[in-house]
Amino acid sequence: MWQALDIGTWLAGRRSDLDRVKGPVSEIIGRVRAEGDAALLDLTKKFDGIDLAEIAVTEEEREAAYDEVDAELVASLVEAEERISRFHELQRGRDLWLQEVEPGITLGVKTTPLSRIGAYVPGGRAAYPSTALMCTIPAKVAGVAEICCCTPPPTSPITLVALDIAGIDEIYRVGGAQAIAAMALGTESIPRVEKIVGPGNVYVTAAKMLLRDEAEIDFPAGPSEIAILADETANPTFVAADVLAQAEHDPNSACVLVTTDAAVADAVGAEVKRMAATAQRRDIIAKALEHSGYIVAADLDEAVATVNGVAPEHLSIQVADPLAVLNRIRSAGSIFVGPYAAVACGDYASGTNHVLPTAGYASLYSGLDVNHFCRRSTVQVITREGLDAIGDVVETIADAEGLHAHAESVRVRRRG
Ligand code: HSO
Ligand code: ZN
Repeated sequence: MWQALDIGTWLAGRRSDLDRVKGPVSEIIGRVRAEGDAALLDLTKKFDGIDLAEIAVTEEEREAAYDEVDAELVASLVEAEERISRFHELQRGRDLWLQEVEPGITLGVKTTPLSRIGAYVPGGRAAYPSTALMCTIPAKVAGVAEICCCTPPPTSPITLVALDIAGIDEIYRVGGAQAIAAMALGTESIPRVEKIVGPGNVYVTAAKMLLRDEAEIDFPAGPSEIAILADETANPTFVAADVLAQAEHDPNSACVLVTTDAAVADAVGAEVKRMAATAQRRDIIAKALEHSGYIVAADLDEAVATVNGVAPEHLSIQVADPLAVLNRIRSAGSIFVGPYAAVACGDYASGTNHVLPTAGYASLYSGLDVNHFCRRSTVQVITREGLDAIGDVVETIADAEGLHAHAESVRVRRRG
């Protein structure tokens, strides 16, 4: 259950599930495309066992949800919302910047929020109010005008309260691949969106990948993972606590300890075993630990290279000089530096986003942030003086490419 790992085999195993479900997911997408709401109602009955009277959640339901949620939880969600908003506000660049790069040539970038996005918030047996906040707040901060949210029935009052705190009022009780299809293609009840974000099970992730021509997606976000980079100074109990916190997410979650010290691997293994025995979600943890374990690296260089190869969703750095190591990390969704930066802080309340690429996709994609919800247009303002400064270069290259109308479009202006 806590074993030496081969990274190549381990990574390959993280992605294999998606291909397995592409067939059934394509069928679901086809039905939503052909039948719209009727397919959503039928698939919800089939997969969630629920006869939906109404797909959209009403304002009264959102308000009534507060009666079912503990006041301390509401207060904590409000505080989390403030901290998440504060960090995402810091990511906002200028809506428009322009700079004169030489006389008569002014260049810049105009940033425009997307018009309408869809957030998928997992639900069903569990409620993830934190994910409701993480998916929607960056879109709000970016200035997206229309944000809709799909979450599977039975809709959790806690999720509804979190969405209300985030200022979201367009919520649909539909989950799984059918929810992603509805948002990407549009149905009678759910107008289509430009981009879909949010984590989900393997069906949700497969649907996002299959619908990439219809709507932009964030990235594949599957079962949670952590890599911990530890040297002989690491506290094995802290490391084991982070392992358990990740393992309790899902039987397919995975944890990898990369250490320069074999004794640390043993000590963490012993702590994991001890703490897992009494953990409330020990059955899920035990399954996740089957694909978790450690790698002993010869030195810090090798350890850093291994971590970059894993490209983990979460990386915890538990070494003597963690900031020096931070500089050398190239691929990781979210990085937690030092013994007190528990990953759970980023999951809930420090302010960073917990919607992150998994299964090695952190080498290709960045986690959810304000930029995901913006388009950028370059801008140029060129005067007659500026045109004269670059005109010869443009004309020469255009003529060389045989694109004489390009050259002429500049010449005609300079002649006048
Ligand atoms: N660790 C998960 C997020 C989460 N944790 C939600 C607790 N609730 C993926 O980053
Ligand atoms: Zn978590």
